[in-house]
Amino acid sequence: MIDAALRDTGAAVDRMLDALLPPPSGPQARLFEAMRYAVLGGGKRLRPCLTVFTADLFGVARVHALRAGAAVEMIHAYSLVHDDLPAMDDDDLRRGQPTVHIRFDEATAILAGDTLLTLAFEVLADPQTHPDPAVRSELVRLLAVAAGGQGMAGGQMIDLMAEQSDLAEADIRSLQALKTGAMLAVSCTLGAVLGQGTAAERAALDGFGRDIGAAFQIADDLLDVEGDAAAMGKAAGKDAAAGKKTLVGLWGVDRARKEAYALADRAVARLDSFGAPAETLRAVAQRVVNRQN
Ligand code: GRG
Repeated sequence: MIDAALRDTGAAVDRMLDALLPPPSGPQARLFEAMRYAVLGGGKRLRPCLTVFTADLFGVARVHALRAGAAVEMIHAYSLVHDDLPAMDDDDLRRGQPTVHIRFDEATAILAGDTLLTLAFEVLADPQTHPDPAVRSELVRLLAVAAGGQGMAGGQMIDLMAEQSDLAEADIRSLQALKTGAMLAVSCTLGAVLGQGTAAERAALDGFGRDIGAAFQIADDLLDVEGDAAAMGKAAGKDAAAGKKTLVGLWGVDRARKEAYALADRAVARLDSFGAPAETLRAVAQRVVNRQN
């Protein structure tokens, strides 16, 4: 059931991304080609699906939810392109394909990431994403915070600096909350912003997103230890080799798995006030900890 919902919504997200990304023509064709390669070549589309499913709780028009979700996915894709660069994780494989700097070159990969980041905000600021300018400006503000120094980019900086040092559990949790959790949380809150939900509804969805973000990160780290590189489409065992600090490294596999399930349960409990219409989101929370890629 949930796999079908994720597949169908993911396909609608792909169609929206295809329409929003510039065609690979004109003097900048190489840049547009690299952007399309980075975004359209696979990926689970978890973040935009969360935006669509949370927007559904408020009866938001599908086109608005898909545009906001596509903007989140563009920022996610930019982060993966830059994370794979030699200056960061230096990865050759992503989503089962050569990474952007391998398929193109480093300068093109940097520019493709930069342009995906800016295109995301262009999409959110467009009246086609929502007729109310106050809603659009709140979408822009929240996504900027989640992607910036108090969110994903800040978490990445702390992570890079931590490779050579010991981190306590609380430090690992807070770096992961920034690096991974902020983008998953904003994927959920954008649905509530589009639907002009109450502050309490927004807070519940933010908490849900943060909990599944933490669970998602543990699942990602478990896959790095136990996963099959072919199923994941990227190298396994990289975290330990790079000296990355993870909760799986700290706790071991069994405790980490239990904690991930507990986080998913807590995420589900946060949706109580939404009743039956939140069933898809509850199933996503369970899927996040059961995933193989
Ligand atoms: C370069 C500013 C900047 C940030 C990079 C997201 C990130 C920060 C780095 C990616 C490294 C990584 C493996 C993070 C752990 C969690 C994560 C974001 C995994 C990838 O997300 P998925 O599994 O990927 O949703 P797909 O390919 O399915 O979209």
